[in-house]
Amino acid sequence: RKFNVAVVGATGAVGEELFRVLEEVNFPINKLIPLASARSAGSKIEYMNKEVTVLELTETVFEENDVEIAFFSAGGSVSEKFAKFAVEAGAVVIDNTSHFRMDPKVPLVVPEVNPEDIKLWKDTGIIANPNCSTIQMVQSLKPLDDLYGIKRVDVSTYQAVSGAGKTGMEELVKQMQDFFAFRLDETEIKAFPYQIALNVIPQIDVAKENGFTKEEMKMVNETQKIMHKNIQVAATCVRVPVLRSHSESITVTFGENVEVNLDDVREALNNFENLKVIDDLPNKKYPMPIISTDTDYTYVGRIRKDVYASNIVHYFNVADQVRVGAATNAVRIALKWIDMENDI
Ligand code: A2P
Ligand code: 11C
Repeated sequence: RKFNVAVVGATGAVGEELFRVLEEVNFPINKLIPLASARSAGSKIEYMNKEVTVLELTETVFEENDVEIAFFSAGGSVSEKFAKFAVEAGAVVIDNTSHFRMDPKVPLVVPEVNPEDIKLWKDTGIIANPNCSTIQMVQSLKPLDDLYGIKRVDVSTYQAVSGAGKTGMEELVKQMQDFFAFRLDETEIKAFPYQIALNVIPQIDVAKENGFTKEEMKMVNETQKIMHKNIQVAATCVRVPVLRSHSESITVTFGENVEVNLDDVREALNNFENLKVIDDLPNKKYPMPIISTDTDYTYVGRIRKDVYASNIVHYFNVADQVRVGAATNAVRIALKWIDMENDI
C-alpha cells in the first residue's frame, strides 16, 4: 500500500533532506504534498526526477489532499498551530520540533532504542522526533545500558550550524567570506548570539533558571523519556563553526561494582543497529564530522576507560544532524509505523 505524504517545512534544511531520504529508501508514496509558508508556495521541489509544486500550509490542506502521513519541520509554533489539522484529517504526524516532545501522551521515539513506543501514537495522532543531540547520544547509550546499566552521563557537545537551519548554515558561510574579504568585524550576526566563524559559543537556545540552557535540558529530559529510566545527565552544549554533523564527548558512569571491559563495550556498540565504531587512535582513526556528513550512521570512537574509576567509560560520538538527528530518524519512525499499523 502507498501513502499520501505531506512535508511541512519543505523548503527548509530538514525538509529538503527528508525528500532525499524518502527517495533513497523508496518510501511507499502515492502522492507527495510539499508544504511551506505563503512565501514559497508555487516554488518547485524535485522528487524522483519530477517537479512537485510547493503548496501553502493552511488549515484545510491536509484534508483536501487526503494526507495520511505528515512530517512537520517548520518550527515549534507551526506544529503547535497546524499539527491538529493534520490529525483531524486522519494523518499520523511525525513532528521534528520540540513542541510535543515532553507531552506524556506523545511518544518520543528513536526507532533503534524504543520502537515499541510508536504504538502509543493513537492517543494523540502524533509521534515526536527528539532533539538531534539527544538522538545520536541515546543510540550509543542504549547498548551500553543493556550491557552494564547506566547511572550517569556527562556530555559536552560540538554542534554544527545546521542545527539552526538554512539561516545558520548561510551565516557561517557568509562570515567566512567576510573574513577573507577583511570585513569580519562588520559581518551580520543574526542566527547565533555572537559571530560563529572562528569562534565557539557555549550557549544553544535560551537560559533556564537552573543555569543550564534549554538545549542542555532537552538532552536531560528527552534521554530519560526515551530510555524509560532516570539516568542522571549533565550537558554542556556548544555551537562550533562546522557546517553539518554534531559531535559529542560523552562520559558514562555505570553502577559502582561494574568493571568496564573495553572489548565488550566495542562489541556492544558495533553490533547495535546504525552505529559504527571507528576506534584506532595510534593510526589516527576516529569519528569526525567530515566522516559522518551525508551518512545515516552514528559513529563512535576514542573509547577509553577512566584512569581512576573502573566503572566509567569515555568516548566521542558524531552524526549528521540533518539526517540522523532529524530527517532519517523521522523516516525510520514512519517506516516502523507502517510496519506496525498497516501490516504490509
Ligand atoms: P518558507 O521557505 O516558506 O519560509 P529552516 O529550518 O531551514 O530555517 O526552514 C524552515 C522551514 O519552515 C521552511 O520550509 C519554511 O518555509 C517553513 N516555515 C517557516 N515558517 C512557516 C509558516 N509560518 N508556515 C509554513 N511554513 C513555515
Ligand atoms: C541545534 N539541536 O543544534 C538544535 C536544533 O529541539 O529540534 C534542534 C532544536 C530542536 O541548534
